[in-house]
Amino acid sequence: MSLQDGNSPPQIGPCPTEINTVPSGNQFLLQFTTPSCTDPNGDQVTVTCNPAANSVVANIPGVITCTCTDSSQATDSVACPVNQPPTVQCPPAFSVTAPPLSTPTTVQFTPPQCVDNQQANFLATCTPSSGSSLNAGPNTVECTCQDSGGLTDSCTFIVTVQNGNSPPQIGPCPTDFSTVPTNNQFFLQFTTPSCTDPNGETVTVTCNPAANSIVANIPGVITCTCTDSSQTTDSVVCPETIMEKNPPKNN
Ligand SMILES: [Ca+2]
Ligand SMILES: [Ca+2]
Ligand SMILES: [Ca+2]
Repeated sequence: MSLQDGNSPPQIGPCPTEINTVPSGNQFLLQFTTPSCTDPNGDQVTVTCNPAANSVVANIPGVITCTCTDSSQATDSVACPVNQPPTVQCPPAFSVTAPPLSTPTTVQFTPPQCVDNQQANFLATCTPSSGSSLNAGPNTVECTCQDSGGLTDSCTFIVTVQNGNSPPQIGPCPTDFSTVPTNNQFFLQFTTPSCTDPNGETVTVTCNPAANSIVANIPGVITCTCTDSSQTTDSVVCPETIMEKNPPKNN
């Protein structure tokens, strides 16, 4: 056996310092520099990586394995870990009810967890953050995870702030009651009370009996009710005594 018959295996170089995973549709383009390789006894060498540089893959591999083969079929390999992006899943949409007339209001939530194959789980950074003052209505919160390699994932969820309702406030009883006799009945005349709503809802006021209605008998009381668009009510009961101050007109 002579010295030149002995083959020395090739020696593959280190892993690439940077492996980029470029999103390409639903897949990823792998960008990296294939490691170098030398052969101590001068054999020709070929280096192949699995997956190969510049290939498009459905899923980012955890490891890229590169193998150098010399012309005597001796090999050397290196396994190169690939950083994978973190993943984050946002909580479902939720609503909070602010106290009446106090929006924007402070809203607390727990940021979602970032799950990453290369490092311990960590919390996402959300904008606006928990504890922010949110306006009434739907607010979109975006949460982003960035791993130590700069890869990111993000998600959004909706926080809806509802204004607490304040009941409407009906005004005082009318002072202009009059009852006009008409064909054995009475035409009831008065000004329907006003009504306001502290939180600005649309209000409707109804009276029983209604103003300008014709009644068989003069009622003992007239009850007026104000209803806001949240269906909360305020009522005023206007007693007979008010009508007695305004006795029926004969003409
Ligand atoms: Ca060799
Ligand atoms: Ca990672
Ligand atoms: Ca209201």
